[in-house]
Parts: sequence; C-alpha cells; structure tokens
Amino acid sequence: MPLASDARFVPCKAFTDQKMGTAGLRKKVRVLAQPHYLEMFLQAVFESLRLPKGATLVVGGDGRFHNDVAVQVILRMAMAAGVRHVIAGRGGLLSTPAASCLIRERRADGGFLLTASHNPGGPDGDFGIKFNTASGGQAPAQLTDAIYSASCRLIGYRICDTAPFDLQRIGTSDRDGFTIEVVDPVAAYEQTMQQLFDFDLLRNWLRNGHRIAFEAMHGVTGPYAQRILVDSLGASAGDIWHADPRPDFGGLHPDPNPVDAHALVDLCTAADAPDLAAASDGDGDRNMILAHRFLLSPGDSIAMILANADCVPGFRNGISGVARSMPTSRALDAVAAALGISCYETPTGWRYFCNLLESGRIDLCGEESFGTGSSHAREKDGLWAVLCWMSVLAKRNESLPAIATAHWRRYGRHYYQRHDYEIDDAAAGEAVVAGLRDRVPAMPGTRCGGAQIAQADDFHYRDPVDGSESARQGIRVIIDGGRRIVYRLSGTGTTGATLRVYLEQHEMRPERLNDDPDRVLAPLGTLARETADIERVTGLGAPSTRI
Ligand code: VG1
Ligand code: CO
Repeated sequence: MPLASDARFVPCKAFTDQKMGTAGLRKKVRVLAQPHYLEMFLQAVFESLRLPKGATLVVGGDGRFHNDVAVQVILRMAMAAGVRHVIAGRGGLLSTPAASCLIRERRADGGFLLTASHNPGGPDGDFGIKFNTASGGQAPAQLTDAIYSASCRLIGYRICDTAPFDLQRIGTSDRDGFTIEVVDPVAAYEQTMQQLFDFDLLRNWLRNGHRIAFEAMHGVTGPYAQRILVDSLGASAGDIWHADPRPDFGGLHPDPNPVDAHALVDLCTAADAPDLAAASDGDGDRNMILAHRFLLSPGDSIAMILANADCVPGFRNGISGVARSMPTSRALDAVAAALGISCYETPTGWRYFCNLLESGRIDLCGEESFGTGSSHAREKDGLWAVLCWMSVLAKRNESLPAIATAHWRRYGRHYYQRHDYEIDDAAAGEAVVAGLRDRVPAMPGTRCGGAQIAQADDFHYRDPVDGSESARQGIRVIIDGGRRIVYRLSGTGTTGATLRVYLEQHEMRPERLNDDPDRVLAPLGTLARETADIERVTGLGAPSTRI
C-alpha cells in the first residue's frame, strides 16, 4: 500500500516566497508551475496540518490553466501523506462555494481549492491554491503562519509515483488502499440551494415573463448556472453567457465588475434589459447584480438582502447577526441597527467571517469586492447571491431599482466607490501606507475637505470568538457628516502593489438619492489622494480603476 512509508522523498531547497495573502497562495503560473514549487508548498501544508490517520480531503478548482496538472500532484502527495480518501469534482472542477459546502457535508478533514479567483488565467496569467479546514473555511491566520514558517525550513517533499488518476468519470475507485471519488461538481451544491430557496417561486417568476441574464465569464460557474438557472428554473439557455469553463477564460478577465463585465452593463442599458442581470468570477464566489440602467453596489446589496430577509426561505429562522469587512460600506450597519441585531466589522478576507459564522453569531456577511454569503458555506457564494435577489424580486414583485430607491428613502444612501492605484514599484505602495500610519495619530480633530476628522486609525481586529488579534488591517479616516476614506494594500496581486482607496458618503436628502456616484464622490476621491500624498509618492495623479 503506497502510504507514507512507500513514498519517495525528493530533496529540494526551500522556497521562501510562499506566504499566503488575502486568499491563499497566489502567483504567476510560471512561478507556481516551476519544478517542485507546488510540491514544496503542499509539503508545508501537510506538515503543519497533522491530519488524522486515514483522512478525507476535497479537491477541485476553477478550471484555469494548470488546474489539471496541480490536481494530479495533490493526489500523489495526499497519498504520500497518508490521506485515505479524496473527493474530487469531475474534471478537477469545483466552484469555491461548492467546495466549501462539500467539505462540510461530507465531513472531510479539509480541502484544496485551486484558483486565483478573479485574476486572469492562461499560461501568462495567475494560479493559486488555498487550503480550507474541516469547517469549510479558509485556513485561519495561525495556520497560514505555521505553513509559511514550515515552507521556509523544508528540505524536500514526499510523493508517490503512480499513474495519473482518471477524473472524467464519476464514481469511486481504489488504488492500493487510496480511494478517489469523482463527484458531479454541481449535484450536492444544487441540493443545498433547493433547501435555501423556493424553486417553485423562482420558476413561476420566470414563467410569468421575467428574465435573468447571467455572465459566467468562462469561469467555473457556467455548469452551475446551466443546471440551476436553466435546467431547474427554466431560464433561457441563451441568457447564460460564456458558460463553458476555459483554461484561459477565453481571454476574459473573470472579474464581475462593471469594467470587466461591461458587456452585461451594456445589455442593461437597452430598453429590453432583463429584470435581473448577474455575473460571477472565475471561481464562483463573487457576484455583481444589475438591472435596467442600474448597478447595485455590493455594500447596498448585502444591506438590502438583510432588509428583505423574509423573502429568502434560508433565513426562515431569522438572522442572528451580520458582518462586513471594514472597507465595506456602512449601509449594512444602518439596517442591523434598525433590526436591533449585531453588526461586526472584520478585516478584509473571508476567513475572518468564519469564526463568527461557526459560532452562530452571524448568518449573513459580505465584502465590498462583490462578495456576499451566509452560514450555508464558509466562503462567499456568487450564485447564492443571485438566487437571493431573484427571491426578493419574485416575492416583492417589484423591480430592483424600485426596491433600492425605497430602501434609500428609509435608510439614506451610502454612495460608495473603490479607487485602485496600480503601482509598479511595490515599495512605493508600502510608503504611502507607512506615511499615513505616521500621520494618523494627529488626524482626529483636524479639518479635512471642509469638515472635521472624527476618527482616524489603523484598523486592529480582535476576534470575538477566539480572541486572536490582527493588526494593521487598513487606515480608516472617518469624517464628520457621514464621509469615510479607507486605505489598504491589496493582498491578492502577483506583481507590484495595488493601493485600494475606498470612498463612502452617506446622503439622506430625498432629492439627492439618485445622483451619479462618480460625480458625488469625485471631491472625496481628490481629498483622499491629497491626504495620502499619493501623487508625490507614486507619481500617479489618478486611480487606475474606479469601481
Ligand atoms: C480582494 C478583495 C477581498 C477578497 C479577496 C479575495 O482582496 O478586496 O475583499 O476577499 O480579494 O477574493 P485584496 O487583498 O486584493 O483587496 V476572491 O473572489 O479571491 O476569492
Ligand atoms: Co473569487
């Protein structure tokens, strides 16, 4: 039986650049595909995990270039590490939320998710790998730290030599005591969705002449959308765009935002726009929601889902509490306050929601980066968010813009934008944040754009469940009168630095609720640039993208 004792030991020098960022290890394909690189990372994971004897793992990815090769390496190393049973999505495919659900449902000891999410794919694109624990959520900071230090002191890895596994055929096969179970990537996920939503209601809504369009961007969600939206609910097949997963995403940048998914935005400007248009990213955890001449900001989306939770059967037992990442707009806080439930503020990255979800403190959470989710999984879930919105529209029988406008009349509108500065020189990005950090203590009480700074700090998070601390999670500057600027560096890029500047402005005046966010937030954007001295330090006089 080729368990640990029969594995071959391959000596290798340690790689010292395998530190995980906001969402796992993310690198250029040419870095991750170099000889021994993935193997050494996996060895560091296995050494840090202390898996129970005969463990079960889930494996799958978003189908990007190198997915197929990486899955086979994982299987051979899992064998060498004494893993007994691996559950893999057919063709090595699993969306991130489906993988999280599968780990939980099958009570696996964890899983490997192969994705660089919304980053471009193909041989010149990015690849990534995450380890999720038995709870279905991304490894917590203590574990990623342990994996990183293990990766720096390794002297080699253990792997079994065995023929490639056939992942195309559904079924279970045994090789020398190692069981590989190939599953339909959609089946278990669809069942979960059936428990959370009233499929008859959604079917009737479509049958009664409503229409949904879904942009899968050649990522992994195509098969999920086909099965759930088309086969089960009766949406028109022609309304699912780019539904076949491709290793290079067909040259698309699989990021569901108005810039990269502009074709969907264009569709929504037409007079015969669908009632709901949505897009997801490469690995299926993000969502963008649109309607006729209307883009729903992610911060508004989660606030409005909370306000309309009675339309979603999955929330039939109520919502205990909610959470948002720190840079996400405070629209959610306003609804939570009205409902008298707790609203937690966490650092960026889904893993920070996991303890809150696991302990039952929250049932709904989200991020400004087009991520929304609930306690059904420990990852954000793009298609779940789409089904939530279909449910709200069907139940209320109103249009998305009408629902949003009524919401803003009650709670005010949190105008929101993220400005990203792509900086070639990573050190210049660090310098902007370091400069701000130095100035933060003196900021409160000073004037900024005609108002006074009420609070300024570098966000420090203490997890209410296990007490763990996460320091330096982003600079927040809260200005009197409902404005806020947040600065942080991206932790998912693979070259240079991306400085993210998040702008928020709360508006209560009824006649100012339907303005153009670009126009409303332009002065705050300039103020943010000046306050952080961005142009002088980086040479950039304007953001590279405004989302
Ligand atoms: C970005 C987003 C963050 C999200 C992360 C992973 O991180 O800002 O909200 O959790 O991507 O998303 P950063 O560090 O680049 O700002 V994805 O869809 O990987 O899984
Ligand atoms: Co993603």
